[in-house]
Amino acid sequence: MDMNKFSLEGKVALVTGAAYGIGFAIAEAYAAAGAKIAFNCRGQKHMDEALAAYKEKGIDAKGYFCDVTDEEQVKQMVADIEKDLGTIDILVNNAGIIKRIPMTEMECSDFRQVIDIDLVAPFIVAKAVIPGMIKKGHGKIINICSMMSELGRETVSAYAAAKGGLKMLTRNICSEYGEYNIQCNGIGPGYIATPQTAPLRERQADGSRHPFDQFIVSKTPAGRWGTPEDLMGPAVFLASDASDFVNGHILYVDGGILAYIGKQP
Ligand code: NAP
Ligand code: GCO
Repeated sequence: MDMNKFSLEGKVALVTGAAYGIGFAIAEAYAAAGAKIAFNCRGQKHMDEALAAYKEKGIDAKGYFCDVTDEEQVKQMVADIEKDLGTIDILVNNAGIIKRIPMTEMECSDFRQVIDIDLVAPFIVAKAVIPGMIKKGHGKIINICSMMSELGRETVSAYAAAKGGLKMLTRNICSEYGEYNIQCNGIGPGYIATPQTAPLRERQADGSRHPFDQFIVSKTPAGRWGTPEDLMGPAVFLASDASDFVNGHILYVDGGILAYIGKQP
């Protein structure tokens, strides 16, 4: 086995929404594996903080202002990356939001915004990147799905619909572009400690743990929340030559939640 198959040396990777959180960890892992890093976010504050954080880790990441729901901005970002770094070899559709609102109380505009960012945007960015991958003769697309690609729960109707759709978009890109040596897979993180899930882990007024925090830990065989670092290895694997025959697969990195019915009362 040639372990260099796990190397990303010389590859150009775009990780969307990688100013912090899961995206930042994946970009950091890709840099450690030898890739050149491009990322986007929307605001100057997050851009400045992200560039400083990458620099502190010795990573010369290139940051681009881009709202991934805006097709013209995405096309411009991809053109700028190709000019600055070269054709994109690896795309991670990571940018995403969640809105936790009971469905019957959710405005249609809220539902649409989550679908726009979590499902339509991965379509827009993949559509912009695939032509270059076809020309280059290879490509890796990794869509950041979710437990909610498989399961529902109260208040996350838009998010579950989007992430369920993202699972099937992943399988369709696999089906439509596999013949061009493009592999499209998903990563389904479990419950990961990032700003997105901070409200679910907040200490209560009496200093006790959030009920949801206790619930998730009890439902996870690993007995803990995941960290962005838990996703680094799986993300490098799916971006590397080592996974060239893995296509249309959603790799759940969830500490075993999806396999576990829960502890007997
Ligand atoms: P996060 O900390 O909230 O970060 C989300 C990132 O997405 C931010 O960098 C944000 O950038 C960016 N973003 C949001 N909307 C955008 C837009 N329209 N255009 C460009 N960038 C945009 O979230 P996270 O926990 O790291 O999650 C990252 C991905 O993993 C998401 O797709 C999420 O659904 C998924 N996920 C998370 C978990 C978890 O437990 N944390 C589990 C499963 C899946 P700005 O600074 O511009 O807002
Ligand atoms: C929620 C959480 C989850 C996680 C993740 C789980 O409110 O249930 O935010 O949706 O973000 O998607 O895989």
